This record gives sequence, structure tokens and C-alpha cells, in this order.
Amino acid sequence: MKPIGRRTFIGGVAAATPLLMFPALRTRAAGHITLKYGNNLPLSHPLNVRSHEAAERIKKETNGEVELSIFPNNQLGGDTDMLSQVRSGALDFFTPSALVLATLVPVAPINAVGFAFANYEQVWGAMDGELGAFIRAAIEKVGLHLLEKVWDNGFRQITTSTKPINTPQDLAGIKIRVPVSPLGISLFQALSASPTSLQFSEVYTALQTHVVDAQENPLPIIQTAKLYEVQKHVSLTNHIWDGFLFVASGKTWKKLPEDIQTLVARAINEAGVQQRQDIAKLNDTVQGDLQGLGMVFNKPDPQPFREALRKAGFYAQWKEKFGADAWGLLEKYVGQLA
Ligand code: X2X
Repeated sequence: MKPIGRRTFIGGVAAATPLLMFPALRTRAAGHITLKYGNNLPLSHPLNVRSHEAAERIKKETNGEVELSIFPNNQLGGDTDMLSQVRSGALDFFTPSALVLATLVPVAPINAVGFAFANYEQVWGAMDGELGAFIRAAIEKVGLHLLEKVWDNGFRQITTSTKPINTPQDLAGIKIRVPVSPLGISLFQALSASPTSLQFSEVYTALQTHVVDAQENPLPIIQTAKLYEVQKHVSLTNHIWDGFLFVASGKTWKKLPEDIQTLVARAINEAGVQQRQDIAKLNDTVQGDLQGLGMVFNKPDPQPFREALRKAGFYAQWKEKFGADAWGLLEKYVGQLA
């Protein structure tokens, strides 16, 4: 299907054909494009705060022609549902974690190799650099479009309702929820835990009803999703750095006039850079806030965890899966891993 020009797009709205041809672009009135964006996070998370600002900006800069309509907090279904919606074009934008995108783009979660990134300098160097470009190319191949700036989820930390995790041995047999992602399962199996994949939409209830006793997420999520209500201990393992990939349905993206593409991308990318700063600021205060809410913190030495993963063959296995090229790019930013 050839891309349509803006005039065609706007002018053709009254006719039935464009609606059938471009179901992803919901057109409410002449000259009005509504882009649906779904995510899995509460409204108060910086991802949603900054997305709303981007939406305002897009509306203003297009004189109301383009509306980014946001559906937060799994309103459109869980991660797996939103992923298939954005693939089919039923959803125009989605911000999966690379962990979740892995079921579609196996190389996407290479950033989430256990204990790879030591700090944010390495993270943004890699994600704004060659590693990000490599991931972007893989994502484009499955018909999705990845916007330039990856948004921050954060360094993932383990929480439990039962006991602090100080050593890999403390994880033995622990029922821990991980995202729907082979890498998360593999990492916690290698550490002798008993991981279960659940969509984020199911996590609070699963913890509350003790289907699982533990989960792992960055502190801003533990705060905004109120996981402190159903978890007691936070062990600062920093085991994975995780980001949100601002992904557009390729079908939607191709149909957008070029000037709208540019404007939308700029608004979203600049909001993403601010969102990174929000998380950086939150990282200074969120531990204190969570302690105030009753959570108890400990900080394990990461070395024995890394060693346990190495012994279990985790790094060798994932190097093989991701391939030497991708692995080489990761190591370019984080140093040798295995
Ligand atoms: O599901 C999770 O744990 C979350 C919110 O961090 C992701 O989207 C991967």
C-alpha cells in the first residue's frame, strides 16, 4: 500500500474507503487523526506524565489535527495483548519493555542481560549508540517502528514478602514473578529460584494472594503501582537495566504524512529525555519514600550473583542466542561479560 499524502488523508475522510484501508488511524472528523497509545503503567508514573505532555504538544503544534490518545494502566489489556494489537495496527503506539518485546524480536532484550550495566552512563551510551541502533533495525524487520529515544524503566530490584535476598542461595526455591520473557525466566532459573511469567496487569493480585512471594521491578514502579502494600523487603540487586521502547505500528507510521511523523517523533523523543531525568531524580528520593511506607532495604554484593550466573552457563547461553554481533556491541559498552 503506498503512503498517502496529507491532503489525501484529510480530504478522503468523508469517503468510506480510507477508514477501511487505514483502520489504525482513527479518524473522527475531517482533518482529525487520533493515534491510540497503550501502556502498562499507572497514571502517576513519569512515563505517563511525560506522555501526556507530549500529547498536549502534538495537539498544539498540529492545531488540533493530531491527537495522541493515551490508555494507561493496561486499560487495553496486558502486555501480550497490546503487543499483538500494535502488530496488527489496532493500536498505534505501545511502550513495551524490551523484555516483553522479546517474544517477537528475540534480540531486543539484550540490554537486560543479568548484571551487564553498571551505571546510567553505560546505559545511555549503549541505547543512544550502536546497541540501540542494532535493536532498532531488528524491530523494524518485524514491521514495527522504534522511536529514537528509549524511555527509562530503571534498574530492577527484587522484592519479597518473606525475607531479604542477600546471596544467590537466598533465592533458592523462591516463587518469583518475572515479565513474560524467556530472559527473565532463564536468569532466575540460573539463580535456582522458581520464576513464573505474569503480565504486569496481574502482578499486584498475584502478590496479594501469594500465588508468588516475590517480584522484581525498578523502585519507581514499586512506588507508583503500590507494590509496597503487598511486599516487605527490597533487595537492591540492580540485576537488570530495563527501558521502555516507544514502538509505533509500522502500518500507522507509514501512513502518517512526513511532517506529522517529524513532529510526533520530536515531541515523543524530547518527552523521553525528560522522562529519563524524572527517573534519575526519583532515584534519589524513592528509597526514603518506600522506607517511610514500611519497606525494609538491603544491598547485596552483586559479585556472587554474577558468579552463579556464569557457573550456570547463563552468559554463554545468551551470547549464543543473541549472536556474536549483538553480544560484541553490548560488551563494547559494558566490558567483557563471561
Ligand atoms: O512488567 C513489568 O515488570 C514492567 C512494568 O517492569 C515491564 O513492563 C517489564
